[in-house]
Amino acid sequence: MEYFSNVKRINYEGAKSTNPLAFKFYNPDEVIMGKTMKEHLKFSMAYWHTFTYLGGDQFGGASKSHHWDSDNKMATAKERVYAAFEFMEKMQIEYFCFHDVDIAPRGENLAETNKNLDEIVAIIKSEMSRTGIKCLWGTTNAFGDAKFVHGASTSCNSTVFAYTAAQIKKAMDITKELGGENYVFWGGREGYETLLNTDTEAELNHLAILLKMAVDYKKKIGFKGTLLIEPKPKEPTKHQYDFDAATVIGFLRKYGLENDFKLNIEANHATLAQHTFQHELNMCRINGMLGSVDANIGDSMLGWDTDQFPTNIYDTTLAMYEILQNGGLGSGGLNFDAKVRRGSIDEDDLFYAHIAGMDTFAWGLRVAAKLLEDKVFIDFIDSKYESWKSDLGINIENGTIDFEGLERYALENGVTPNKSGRQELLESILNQYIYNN
Ligand code: XLS
Ligand code: CA
Ligand code: CA
Repeated sequence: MEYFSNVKRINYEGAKSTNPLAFKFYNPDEVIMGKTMKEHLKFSMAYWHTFTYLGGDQFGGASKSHHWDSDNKMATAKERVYAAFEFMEKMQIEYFCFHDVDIAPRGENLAETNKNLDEIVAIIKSEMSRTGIKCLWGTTNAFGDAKFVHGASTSCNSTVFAYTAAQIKKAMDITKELGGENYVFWGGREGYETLLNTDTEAELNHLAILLKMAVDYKKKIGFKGTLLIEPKPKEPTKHQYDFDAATVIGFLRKYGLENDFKLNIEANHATLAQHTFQHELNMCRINGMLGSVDANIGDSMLGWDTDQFPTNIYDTTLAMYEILQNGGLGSGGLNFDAKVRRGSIDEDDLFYAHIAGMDTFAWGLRVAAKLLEDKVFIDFIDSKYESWKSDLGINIENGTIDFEGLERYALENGVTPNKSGRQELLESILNQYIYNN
């Protein structure tokens, strides 16, 4: 059965096209800096927002329906697979990401849930081999169910820790089975509301123990993908432990896990942490820990996770600027962890949303590549830091001068005048590259 019969395959038609169901900038096979656009961008569909979200918010339930949904949960899960693969094929999206609960319904108990998963995984596998579509990452939902009220691996209840581990074990098994290129840990309930009832030291130790077990299990089953941690500062808890990239990197180093994990950076989570998206990517890049990206956008006027489709060319340009400097994302990709608005109630809206996101990243890629080729900011930054190439700078960096030597230097030479940081000029050059590319 064809679920999106109104829409044919989305193709590249160029910037002048007025066809809303065509790419204006995403030209999958076009080569930029030695790689095709689709290799650079590795777009992925998020199973949850695109195929299970029905428009609900804190003030109201579903605002739309999917015509493959029925009262029979397993039948719905099966039809959802066919609808999802039809959608990805038509969108030319080559990857998907999923939580266990997105693909199969929870059963009465863990054994029944696992059986449901196995049944649906077999169907997904056959659709993957029919279409060539791949799994970017899998994860588990250890936050939605009531048992996670006090956390999952950070729960005060050790039986909840055990259940969390069992759920992750199964999600890692099926991610491996589907050839997933990564496995993600987002600590949905791993945080706290008040220190009046929380032992943060014990909770953080338990989180680290769980992650260490996941590393051991990965080795045991021969899972070749990358393990990723996704930071988020708040929501659902007031204070999430994996606050931002710097916090996660410090945590991994404290527990000796820094070589076993990379990070999955979500744009909206950067906004919630009051960082730019580029800042979070940069922190990962300079620490060799940039793994993958959840490509969305937040709303600067709202304090919560709106998960909108990315349509801001400045954000995507500067994100791709970091990603290119990182030499790409390796096993990672750009996952649209984004949902259409509550008022976007037609199924066609899913196509418009993904087209907008893919085109915005494609243009960002093009601009970022040109900025790097022309060394616009690189040359400026080099000259800004040129005093570090003097004998003084070299001695400081090599550790061959101490406080007394520096005092002698300062007494004899004083300070040379500073030069302008030229921020406004650089911002206007950035605009010029965005407009004229
Ligand atoms: C929620 C997170 C979540 C993770 C996967 O805010 O973005 O969707 O990406 O569990
Ligand atoms: Ca995310
Ligand atoms: Ca989010």
